[in-house]
Amino acid sequence: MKREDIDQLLAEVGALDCKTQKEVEDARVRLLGKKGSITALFEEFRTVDKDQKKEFGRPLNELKQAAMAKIDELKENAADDGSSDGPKEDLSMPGDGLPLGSRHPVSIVRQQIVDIFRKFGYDVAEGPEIEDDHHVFEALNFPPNHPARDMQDTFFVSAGHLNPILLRTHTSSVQVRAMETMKLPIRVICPGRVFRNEAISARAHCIFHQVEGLYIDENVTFADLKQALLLFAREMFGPETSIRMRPSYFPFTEPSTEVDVSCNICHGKGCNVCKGTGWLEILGAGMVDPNVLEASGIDSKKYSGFAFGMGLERIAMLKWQVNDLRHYFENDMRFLGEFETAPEV
Ligand code: 2NL
Repeated sequence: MKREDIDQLLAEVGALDCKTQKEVEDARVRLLGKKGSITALFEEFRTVDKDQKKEFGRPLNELKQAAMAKIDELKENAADDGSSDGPKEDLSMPGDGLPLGSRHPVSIVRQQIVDIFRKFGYDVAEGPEIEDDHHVFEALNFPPNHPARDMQDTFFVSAGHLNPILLRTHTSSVQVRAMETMKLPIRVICPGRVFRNEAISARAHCIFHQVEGLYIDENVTFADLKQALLLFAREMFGPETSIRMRPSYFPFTEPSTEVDVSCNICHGKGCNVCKGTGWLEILGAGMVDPNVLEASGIDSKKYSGFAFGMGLERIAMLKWQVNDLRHYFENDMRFLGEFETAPEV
């Protein structure tokens, strides 16, 4: 081992100059790598006589320290030419958000209505969309020749026998199933999709959504119906809301009524949403016809009840002034994005 070899490498380290990260890495390998020149001197040092170790050990270690410090310094200053493997991005930056959808307006009003009646103590029930004549018409006091039972109004899956299979035209069928199976008293709310054979226009569609409600107990009166609907209207449309009832007719209720809420846009003054009347029709209701109770095995001498039904597309139209039913089914992103956005996850 010669002292000059150490001094020469020390001079080389001192003069070392690198422009890029790749040059720094090459210099490191040349000097300190497995086959590097400094590493080779350390190999040679192992064979040096014991009494000479002192002479070479110290400068050799100083050479190594100097080389490592120089390499670190060069690494720090060299231009990033993409040859280093580490990430160049700032990993502490927040990520790109995922594009989130939003809830459909019909789903928003359904959830609001269901939440209100759940608070009043109603259970939520769902049932089949493909039903039989018994649950959709027969048990609801529709006379045999009622026009709703006609192919003009109802989609039949199979006809021509005693109890045809069809697409339900209202969710009352779910309430009939509730009357057949649930223990009295019954408080139930039935949201769901219904089907009617109608030409599609701005005001009508062959598929739409309903929420129906049913309450059966001893001594249920029309006053109970009125109060339940008033409380519902105030929860749904605001505490200032009032309701009015107009006489109506349904085969399954007697007496029957159509219910309006005060227009919360003009507060009764009259505007184009309420067409100058100050009132908006939101639902139909009535006292369950005794024939309907008896058809499901409920004693109409002991029990009475009320029922109501509303169309969700219609309620959402009033709430957001949607002017054409067809928007609900077209899934145009510009329409769907107009309502409540989904919460951040
Ligand atoms: C409307 C009116 C209504 C009912 C639905 C009903 C159900 C049973 C018994 C009696 Cl099981 N009635 N439902 C009652 C009155 C009106 O719906 O305009 N719906 C969109």
